[in-house]
Amino acid sequence: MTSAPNRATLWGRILVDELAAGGLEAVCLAPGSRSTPLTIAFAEHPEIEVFSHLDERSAAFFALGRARRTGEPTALVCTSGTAAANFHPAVIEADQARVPMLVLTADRPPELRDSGANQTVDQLDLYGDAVRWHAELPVPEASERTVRSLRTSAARALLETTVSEPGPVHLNCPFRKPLEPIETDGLESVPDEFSETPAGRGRDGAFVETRKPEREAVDTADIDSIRSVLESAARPLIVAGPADPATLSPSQLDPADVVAVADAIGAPVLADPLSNLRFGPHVAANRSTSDAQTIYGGYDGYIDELPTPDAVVRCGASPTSKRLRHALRDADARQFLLDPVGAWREATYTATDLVAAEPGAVFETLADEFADTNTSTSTSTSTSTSTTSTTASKGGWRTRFAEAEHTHWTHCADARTEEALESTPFEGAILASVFEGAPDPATIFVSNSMPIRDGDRFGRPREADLTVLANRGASGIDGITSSALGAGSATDEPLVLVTGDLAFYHDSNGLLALERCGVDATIVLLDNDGGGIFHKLPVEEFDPPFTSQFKTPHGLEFDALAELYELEFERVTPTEFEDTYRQSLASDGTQVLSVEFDSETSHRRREELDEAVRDAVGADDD
Ligand code: TPP
Repeated sequence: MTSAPNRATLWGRILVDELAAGGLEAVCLAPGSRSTPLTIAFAEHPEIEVFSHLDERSAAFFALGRARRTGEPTALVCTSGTAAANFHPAVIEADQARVPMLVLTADRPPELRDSGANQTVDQLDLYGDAVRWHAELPVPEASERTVRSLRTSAARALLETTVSEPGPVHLNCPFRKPLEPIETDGLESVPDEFSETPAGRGRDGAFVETRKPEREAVDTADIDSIRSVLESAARPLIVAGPADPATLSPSQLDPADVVAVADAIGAPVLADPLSNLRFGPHVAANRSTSDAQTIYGGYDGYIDELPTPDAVVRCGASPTSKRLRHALRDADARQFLLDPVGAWREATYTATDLVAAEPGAVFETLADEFADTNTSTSTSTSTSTSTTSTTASKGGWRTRFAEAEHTHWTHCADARTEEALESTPFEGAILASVFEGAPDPATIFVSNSMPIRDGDRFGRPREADLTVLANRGASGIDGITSSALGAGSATDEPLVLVTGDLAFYHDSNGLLALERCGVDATIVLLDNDGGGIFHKLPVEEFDPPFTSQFKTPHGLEFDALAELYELEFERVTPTEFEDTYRQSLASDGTQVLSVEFDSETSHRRREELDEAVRDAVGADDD
């Protein structure tokens, strides 16, 4: 299998064989000459799915989106020079959002560097500390020890993408010519016998078997401390921020455990749309106890009108809702941050305890303990006082959230009637409809910056299994389309992308992947002709330069772009949106549903709604 006509080919084949043996399933390739040995080896490999891209920046975001959806590393290959630099934005997002990725950059051999050789840049530490591990592979040679090192590096690189804090890994891969699989004699040849050596042959399966630690049991002292704080709290709260890709799987963080804990202690669960807890079958619990439901999604509209919590357990990254972050900052509460690698992800610095443990393991252990306590209490004839708290014993704490939530959603529904939308259209209504009308299951990718904020505020919790994703690690508006399509490539579920017009423009190259990579999507384009987000900022008052330099209206007609990529394009009004969205989801292919808004009107409507909800919740709470 590893016999090869020259050393570069040998290298490519061995590296790819070992990556496949280590479990790599997919790679994104971008064309170039220096990467030929890698590209040919990947393209020939029967077990690795290949996604071909023309543009490295889009390729990298596609790989990121796929790995974000699967939690498993996707590999990336490019040629030398600025091609490698185009991977950088996605590498940064992968770092900050804990997305596993394996970046393979082809390079000139050392003697051609810093010599004026064409297409040669310093690639050695190109991504700085954004990568978990980086290494330069040796220049290919058919020697026992060097080939062993290659095989071992492949295993190690894959392991490094997920073993502790998941993230990107970079292998720089120098090659000398010839790069194509042509027979050579002399220096670059591989003796026939080399394929019979232990290094040339490799081993059955992976050359180095790697094992990750099992999910560790949580320290009982941590559990005792969280439990006693929660039980004695009058106003306990669970806050689930954006999930790491690894915790999207119920085997890592089972929403049922979070619900069980919340119900046992009478805590509302404030679930970010990206937490994997706002949507799913576990939300059914909301129906059975309507006065004290468990999962809350409308808190961005009312959180600061309610009393502050006195105990908080937080998991995931920092919540999308700024208002929630500020409410937590202002709470005089014991706040536990649960983080699998013990990283600090709370920029107000008000949390009091950092627990380095898998959130899934903490909730599972707590849920088991509460279940045991309840069982022993209900079967016991003693008058033990060690029962878990109930909502009632918390002075209606959860009921207040339930009432506020009800007020929030009632106001939102009123703002979304046909009549209301005709007189005052606003972008939030579309986000509400996107989540409400999405099929079960579905994958929904939401762009920065207003779409995800509106999704946070107007995406009502549902029992449907919706996987909602966004690039919130570094919150760039680059690579959004590619990330969404990468996520879509990893699932048979219908894919919805909700994007702003600037984000759509930014990654218009990414649209090529629809056809090339065989992904279908419903693309909801919120076209407010520029950056609506800037209306939220004080700079709005400084015009000029507000309009020309911040909002940046461009007047682009995106139907021409759809024509270029042969996509169906439909302009819909806000009141037509729901019907057209339903039809698109029921049909094959990709449709772009473009809904035009005036960003200022949208913004003023958000403000009005905000005030109305806060007034109503504040009045209820007096
Ligand atoms: N450049 C990158 C790569 N990322 C960023 N986050 C920004 C610039 C700053 N930025 C944040 S949101 C935004 C900009 C320029 C405007 C986004 O506009 P659009 O996609 O139309 O969404 P809208 O705000 O109108 O909802």
